[in-house]
Amino acid sequence: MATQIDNQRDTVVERSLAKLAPPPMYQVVLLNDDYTPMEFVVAVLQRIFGKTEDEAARIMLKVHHEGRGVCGVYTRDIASTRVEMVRQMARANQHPLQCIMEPAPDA
Ligand code: TYC
Repeated sequence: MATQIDNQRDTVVERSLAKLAPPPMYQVVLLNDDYTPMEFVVAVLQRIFGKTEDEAARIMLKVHHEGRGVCGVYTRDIASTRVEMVRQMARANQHPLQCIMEPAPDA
């Protein structure tokens, strides 16, 4: 039957698209504030985002001067987990550090 053949072809096309399409990516962004110590932000970037001390200091200073800075680009679940880890580490140390995730601009 013609309808069945068309349905089968649609299914095959959808499956191959699902396999080829890269997942949507999200950037994790730190926001500046006036109270969180610089050393704490550097420690967050090293511990949670695997940055070297130099990389971490550079990102921290960018946030300090420009208001925000990207810590890394990840799939949705990994970005979400890292945002939660930052919030937890900030809360545990009573710092107002803010961290968000947003869709990464297309590469
Ligand atoms: N502005 C903070 C200070 O002067 C340092 C800081 C940097 C805070 C980055 C947050 O995401 C941040 N102590």
